[in-house]
Amino acid sequence: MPDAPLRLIDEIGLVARTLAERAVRPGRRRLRLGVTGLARSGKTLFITALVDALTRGTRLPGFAPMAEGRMIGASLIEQPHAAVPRFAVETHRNALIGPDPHWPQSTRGLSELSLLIRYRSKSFGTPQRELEIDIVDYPGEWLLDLGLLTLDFASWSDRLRAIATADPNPPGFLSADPQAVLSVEATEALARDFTAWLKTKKADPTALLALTPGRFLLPGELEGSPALTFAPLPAPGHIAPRDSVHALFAARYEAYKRLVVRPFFRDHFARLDRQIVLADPLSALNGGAAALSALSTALTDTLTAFRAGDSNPITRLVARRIDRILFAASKADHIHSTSHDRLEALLNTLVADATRRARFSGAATRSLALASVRATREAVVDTAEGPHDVIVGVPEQGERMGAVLYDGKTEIALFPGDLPETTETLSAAPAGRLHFLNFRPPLRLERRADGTPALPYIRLDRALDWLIGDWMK
Ligand SMILES: Nc1nc2c(ncn2[C@@H]2O[C@H](COP(=O)(O)OP(=O)(O)OP(=O)(O)O)[C@@H](O)[C@H]2O)c(=O)[nH]1
Ligand SMILES: [Mg+2]
Repeated sequence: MPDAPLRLIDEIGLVARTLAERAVRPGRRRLRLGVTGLARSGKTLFITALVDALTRGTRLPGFAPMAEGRMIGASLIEQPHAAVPRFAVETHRNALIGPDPHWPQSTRGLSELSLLIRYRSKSFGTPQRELEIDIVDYPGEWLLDLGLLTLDFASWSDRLRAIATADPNPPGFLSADPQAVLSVEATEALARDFTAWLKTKKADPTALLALTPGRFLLPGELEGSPALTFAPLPAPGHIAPRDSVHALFAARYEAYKRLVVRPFFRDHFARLDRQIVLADPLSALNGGAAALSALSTALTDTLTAFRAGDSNPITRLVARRIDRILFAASKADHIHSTSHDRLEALLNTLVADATRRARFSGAATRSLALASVRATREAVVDTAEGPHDVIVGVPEQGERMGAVLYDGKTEIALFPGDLPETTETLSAAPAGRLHFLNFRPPLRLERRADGTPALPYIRLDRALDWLIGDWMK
């Protein structure tokens, strides 16, 4: 029997907390922005760029409150959870603008941040108003776990075993006997074998759905606990004895959901108002059609857990729902702006099912190609066939194009290849036909009026406008 994402007791708790917050903070509105995306999709950079732009007054012409001169300022304020580390925005920003610009590290744990925006309302004579925005950041590896909320041990095992069986070197855990009664050491060996196999799948863009449970890849303080010590098993045929490995692992799988996944979802995702779903279709495209389709399935699977829907004032009072979702293709600076429409079309195909579902439940959706931090600029190169639109930037050290290996210092002009014009040609995309390079962060930054460096972006202003602009009318 599939589970509901949350138990009744959690639901009641959410209603109570929503009502309590309303009572405590009259006047100030609070918007929970969910930044969603798989590993390396660009969550940390999006949050860093958003906070940097709003707190330091970057020019954001596509963000109506700023374009209309109503934005007064923004600053960090006390976050909601006292036990969660604060999002290290200064560290991430310093990585980008320091003497040796580099991207922030991949996220290894949960962090959060609250931003208070002061603005003037459009209505005549109103005093200044305040909008609080709460955001959490987390490792993308944990996101796929949300799909487990509606999956029992047998279905999860079937899914994982199907992927493992297709492996050219089938892992040892596939031959485990579900009826066996195993020693503690033997169950640990099985789990170790499974975890080792999971780690090999991290590099395989066609096996995204295999990457659960997420904490097996990034365990944090739960490393070695029973809730993180199990492996997928075949169905036992008839009812497994109580001391069989199947009964043990099924119980641990449920414990993992109860102790790890459900609290993560309940505390950080169940009460979102707005959501941005970041995806990196270009990296997937490097892996061909199979990788694209894996990304699409993984996104659809994960987004099912979120509560999207019509937010009429009455339902909103008792249970928040996401009423707007922005699907964003990150890293749009990896291609020339003449291809941005095609990148958005590609994104639309990837999230078609998720979009349909969100719209059906009453949420509005939009898609956008953006770059939180623009690492390249555009130029025209004259060639024998005429002028060519190119992007110019410094590829990361170790990036490769054919036989050329980049050293992380040399600036190059690159024609990354045209994105396929139609989605049909896309689905036939062979692996390796297109190749998108990763670039270093921008090495030269423009200065704001106050002399501080401003991070360049593509359409971050429009993303912000769609996500929060209407709350600042
Ligand atoms: N050029 C460019 N690269 C980007 C941009 N956003 C992200 N990237 C690249 O993508 C990588 C991952 O971005 P992050 O923001 O760390 O991704 P994440 O979703 O937080 O990843 P996890 O923490 O691993 O879940 C970065 O190290 C950059 O190489 C962007 O706007 N432009
Ligand atoms: Mg991150």
